[in-house]
Amino acid sequence: MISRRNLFARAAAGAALGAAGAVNASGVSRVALAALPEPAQRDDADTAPPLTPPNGRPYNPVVTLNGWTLPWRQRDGVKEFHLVAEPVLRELAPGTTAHLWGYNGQSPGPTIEVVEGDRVRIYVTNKLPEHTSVHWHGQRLPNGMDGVSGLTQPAIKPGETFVYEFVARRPGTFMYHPHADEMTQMAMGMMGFWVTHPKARHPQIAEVQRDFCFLLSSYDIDPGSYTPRTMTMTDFNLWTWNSRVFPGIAPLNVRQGDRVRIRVGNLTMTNHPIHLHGHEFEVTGTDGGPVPKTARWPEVTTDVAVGQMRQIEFIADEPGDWAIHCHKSHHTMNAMGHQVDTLIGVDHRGLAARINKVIPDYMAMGERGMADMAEMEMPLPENTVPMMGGRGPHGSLEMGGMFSVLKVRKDQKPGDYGDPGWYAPPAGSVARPVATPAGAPAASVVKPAGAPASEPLRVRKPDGHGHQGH
Ligand SMILES: [Cu+2]
Repeated sequence: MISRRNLFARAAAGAALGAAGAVNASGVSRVALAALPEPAQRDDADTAPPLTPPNGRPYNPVVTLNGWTLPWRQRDGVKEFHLVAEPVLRELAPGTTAHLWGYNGQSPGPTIEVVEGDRVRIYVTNKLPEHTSVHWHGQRLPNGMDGVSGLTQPAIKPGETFVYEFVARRPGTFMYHPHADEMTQMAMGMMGFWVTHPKARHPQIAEVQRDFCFLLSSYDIDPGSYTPRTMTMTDFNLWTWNSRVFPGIAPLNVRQGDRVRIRVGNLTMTNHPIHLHGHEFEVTGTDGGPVPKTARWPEVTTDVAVGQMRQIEFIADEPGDWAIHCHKSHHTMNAMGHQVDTLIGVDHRGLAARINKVIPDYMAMGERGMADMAEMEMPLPENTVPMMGGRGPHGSLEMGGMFSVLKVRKDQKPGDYGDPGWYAPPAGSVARPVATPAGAPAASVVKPAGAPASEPLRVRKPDGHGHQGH
């Protein structure tokens, strides 16, 4: 855990970085280079409390799911940040850790939060084994600060520190990521969120009680291994929010009646339709800024295409534990192979017994669907999260990957957005089994009209006994 008090103490002290390597000085005052702000570090994947701004214009800070906001130093009227690009250990979910690249100890890097009109100075130290750069995705800024190595600046070599400086000109939702060997560096987890708050009341930007943000990223990590395959183009096996998979993704805890904003940025190789249960929302902002109120419409799913940011808003007026997830069903699964034959309806009896004579641990599965996988205590390779691992108050959720829970509670105490646990629904308000008349068929078989009576359709019932259709 980091201590915010310690971070500020360290930042305020303005300790010199020491011999961090060359500093690119163009466009930056000599005073600014006198000492670099000490880079804040974080070593766990908990959701840090929102960082209430200690100076500058006030704003309602965002909550970075399973992440944190980078503290800054106020110096000569400039907000100074220090990012360190470096190899990191990231816990994807309890029991599974990946060897990634990121910033300041984590992937994704810390969220940067500023206010419209702020002059921002960001030092970037490269501790990677190869060169890098940082592109400030979506920002209005001088061309030379855009972070495209080879085009707008030389790459930051290992050991070097560069400085970027610009004014955060428009409020909105942004990202940062390398624009140097992007394929490798983003496949390794290098990215971060950026939020610019409006400097005053804004006609298109509502004040909200809860403001969440996370990045969509994906990894291809073979079961039992630790480092992503960086050459993978589309067949990733871990679909993450802020480099976490369910059940490792924190819940979104809100109070009933709160106006809630959720900001999402997509740095994967495919689109993600983000779906919220129990509420309708509006897309109030995109990559280009706030959406005019007259151009908004209600939705329950919004697609976030590659390279896009979307911010959705709604009033959380329905109490409960509401699923929020990517609607691509393969994206709510953890490490799995896709070259598996469908076995639904195939009768395995006898086969497994014969194979067991040769391979004692062999299990036949999939003949009734894949839900068995979630319940099964199958031995997994080390460092491998179950394909569908999450458990809820009613059993297995059969979910992994890009899935979390919006927890709306009436009795969430003021100032406390801790996890309230599972929802306790009013009596009689939960779907339940009903009694069926004794002797009724558990499964019915519809025979096509005109099918010859001599060829009965054969079905297997879930209890494993053959059943003759008639
Ligand atoms: Cu998805």
